[in-house]
Amino acid sequence: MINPDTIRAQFPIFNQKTPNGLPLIYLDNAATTQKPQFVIDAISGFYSGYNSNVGRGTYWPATKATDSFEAVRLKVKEFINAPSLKEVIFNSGTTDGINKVMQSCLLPILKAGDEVIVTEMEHHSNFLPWQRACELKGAHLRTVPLQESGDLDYKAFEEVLSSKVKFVAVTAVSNALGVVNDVAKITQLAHAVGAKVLIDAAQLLTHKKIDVQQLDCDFLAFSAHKLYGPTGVGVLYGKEELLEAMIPMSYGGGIVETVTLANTTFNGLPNKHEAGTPNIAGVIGLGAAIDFVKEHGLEQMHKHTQALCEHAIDKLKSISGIDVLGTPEERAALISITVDNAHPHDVAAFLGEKGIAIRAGHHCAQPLMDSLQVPATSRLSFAVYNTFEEVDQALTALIEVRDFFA
Ligand code: C6P
Repeated sequence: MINPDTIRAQFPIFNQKTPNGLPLIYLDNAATTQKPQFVIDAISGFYSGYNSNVGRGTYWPATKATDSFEAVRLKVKEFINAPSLKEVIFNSGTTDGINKVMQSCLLPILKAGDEVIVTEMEHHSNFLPWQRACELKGAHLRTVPLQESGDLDYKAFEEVLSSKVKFVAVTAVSNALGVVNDVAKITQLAHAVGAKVLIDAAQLLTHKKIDVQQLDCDFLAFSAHKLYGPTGVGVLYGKEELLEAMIPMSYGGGIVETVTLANTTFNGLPNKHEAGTPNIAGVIGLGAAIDFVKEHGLEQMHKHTQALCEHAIDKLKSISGIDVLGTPEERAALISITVDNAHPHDVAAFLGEKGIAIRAGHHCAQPLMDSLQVPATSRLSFAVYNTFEEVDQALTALIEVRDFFA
C-alpha cells in the first residue's frame, strides 16, 4: 500500500509554504508532476559529477556520461517493453515526437485525397501537426466524435476507416476528461485498412503499464515530466522498420556515418534520429524517475491515485451546482468539472488563494471543448503524494466558490 506521507516527504517542494503561508495542495499533476529528491539528485549528480557530452569523447567523464545515458535507453526499453534499443529515440517530449513523426513518416507519403484520423479529444499537440500535414498535401483530416459518456465513439471510428486512411493518431488518455481509450483496439482496426498508428501516451504513463508490443502501435510518444521526471525530455518509440525507413527527423551532428561535399550517409538507429547534443541531464533524470516509479510500484501508485479520484467523484455526486464532465467506462486519475455561475479561471484563482493548485481553461483541447459545448473547465488531477485530506480540502473550497458565485 502506498503511504502518501512517506512518499510526500521525498518531494522537497512540499517543504515550503505558498506566498499566503499555506501548505501547497498540488492537484495539477496532469500538467506536470512534482519531482522527488531522487530525480533532482540524479540531475545535479550528472552536472556536478560527470558532466560531458555523450557519444563522442573517449575520456572519463565522457565515457561515464555515455554509459549512464545509454543505460536509461535500456530502462525505457524495459519500461515500455520495446523489442529493441534501436526503437527508443530521446527527444524533448511528446509534442516533439509527434511533430517529428508527422514530418518524417507521414509527409513524405501523404498525397491529395488521402485521409488522416484523429479524435475530438486530442490535445493540440496531437491535433495541429496532423491538421497541418493535411493542409500541406490536400489530404482530409477526419475526426472521431465522442459518445455522451465521453468515451470515444468506436462505431464512428470504424465508419471513417477506409483504404484512404494513411495514419491514425490517438491519445491513450484524454488530458481534459480523463477518458481512457482502447488504443489496442483502435490500432488493430487501423492496421486492418493499412494505416499506421501513433499513440499519444503523455497521460498514460502513470495510469497503466505501457506495453508497445501488446499495443502493436507503430509509434508512441511521451514526456518524462508527467512521470515525476524533468521537463524538456521525452521518448518516441517507433517500430524498427519504420524508423529505419524514415528520413532523419532533424539534421545535424551525431547522426552521420560519412559526410562529403557531395553527399551524406546516416548512422543506424537510434542515432539517426537524435541530431545534436541531447538533453543528457534530462535523460539521466528520466532514468531516475523510472527507478522511482519501479521502487514504489506503478500499480500501487495507480491504485492510490485512482482511489483519490473515485473519492472525489463520489463526493462531488452529492454536491449540487458542481458537475463532473463525462462518465467514461475507464477514467485516469483526473476530473474536469464546471461550477454553476463561476468561470473556471475564477474557480482556479479562488482555490489558488487557498494554496490549492488546479488547472482551468481549455487544456489545449479546444476541439473537445467545442464538442462538449463549454468554453473551459476546471481540472483536478491526482498524483502519488496527494492525500484524501487534500482532496476533501479542495472539495470544501469548491463549495465555497460555488456559494460565492451563486
Ligand atoms: N498536457 C496538460 O495540462 P508536452 O508539452 O510535449 O510534454 O506534452 C503535450 C501533451 C500531449 N498530449 C497530451 C494528452 C497531453 O496531456 C500533453 C500535455 C498538459 O494537460 C500541458 S498542456
